Amino acid sequence: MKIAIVCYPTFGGSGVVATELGIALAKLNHEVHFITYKQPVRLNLLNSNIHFHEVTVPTYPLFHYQPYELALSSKLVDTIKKYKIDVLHVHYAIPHAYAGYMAKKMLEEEGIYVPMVTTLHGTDITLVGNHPFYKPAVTFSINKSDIVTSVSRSLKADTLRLFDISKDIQVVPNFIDASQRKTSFTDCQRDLMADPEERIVTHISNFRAVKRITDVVDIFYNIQKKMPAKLLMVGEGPECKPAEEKCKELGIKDKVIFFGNSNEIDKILCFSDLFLLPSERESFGLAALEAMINKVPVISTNTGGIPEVNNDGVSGYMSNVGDVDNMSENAIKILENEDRLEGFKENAYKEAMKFDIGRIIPLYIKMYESALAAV
Ligand code: GMT
Repeated sequence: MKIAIVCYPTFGGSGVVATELGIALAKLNHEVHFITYKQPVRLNLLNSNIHFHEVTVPTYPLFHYQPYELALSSKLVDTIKKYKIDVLHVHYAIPHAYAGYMAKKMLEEEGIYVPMVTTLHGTDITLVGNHPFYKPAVTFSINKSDIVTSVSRSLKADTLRLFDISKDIQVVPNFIDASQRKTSFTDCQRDLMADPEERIVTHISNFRAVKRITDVVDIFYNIQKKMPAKLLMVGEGPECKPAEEKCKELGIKDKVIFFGNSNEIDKILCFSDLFLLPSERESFGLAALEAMINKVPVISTNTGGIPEVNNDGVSGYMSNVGDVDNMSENAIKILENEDRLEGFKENAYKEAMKFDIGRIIPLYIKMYESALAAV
């Protein structure tokens, strides 16, 4: 099949999932075309099965806002025609499903029919998409998609609750490619990060308010009162600076390392003992899954789709949003005992394997085939 994938190319989970999906499809000999404004960060391999088409938006002084949707739908029309694309798969409803639908309609005028699969990822539904200014367009483009998927049962329920949806929504969870994980690092250079007796606690995100970065710092503050520990903060976003300030105020600046965005997630997780994800909302929690496949237990909230990923008392623990004391207690409980920590690490890996890519990719392929058959 020839599949066009539209996604955000940045460090967010939706772009990561779209990119890993494309790479996996290409390995299975499908021809994959990424269409977005920048080469996706996890896409470092272009070959005869993986193509990248950049969407550029010419600027014009008359426009206060440059029309990305227009440029994207035009690029979709051109690419779909040129490469004879069979299926269009858009990740994140805003504005991708909207632009995809426009492209589909333009192509229909020329007698070309391309089914569109829309995957809902989270904030496109729970945070941004249901704003009254966007809601009618988001509802419309979800309902006009040929197939709609959501990354968790929780996100499906949220979508049906928040929007007037006439389409069936299929749950296809996010996935992880265990074979690609370098779990066999013999030397992950842990000693560059911490002393042997120190526990390493990690947080990875885009540092938006929804991630409750202050809670990450507070939980770590409680941990380091009980045992020698370091906190690794990976990612960039608006909450980075305030978090650095808070670490200074609390006098823990020397115990916290801010990495910025990194392409070495596996390496960082390789020397991590615990992952913190105290989010306000999380449709799935791909970062938690990435931690777990690297044998890192997860202390998280119990919001959204996280309970579908982090098994409470097995791969880590869950608490109510904002319950820093409970999350701190649970973190300390796991970290203070070597045997318990080892048990949680092994369990985290086993739980993550439930989302192995080998189980999930066939679901997408089946979906593409049925969308194609219905054309
Ligand atoms: O978490 C973010 O802010 C980024 C966002 C994205 O679109 O990249 O992540 C969402 O999609 C991920 C991949 O499906 C999920 O793992 C995240 O849980 C989800 N984020 C939220 O729901 C807040």
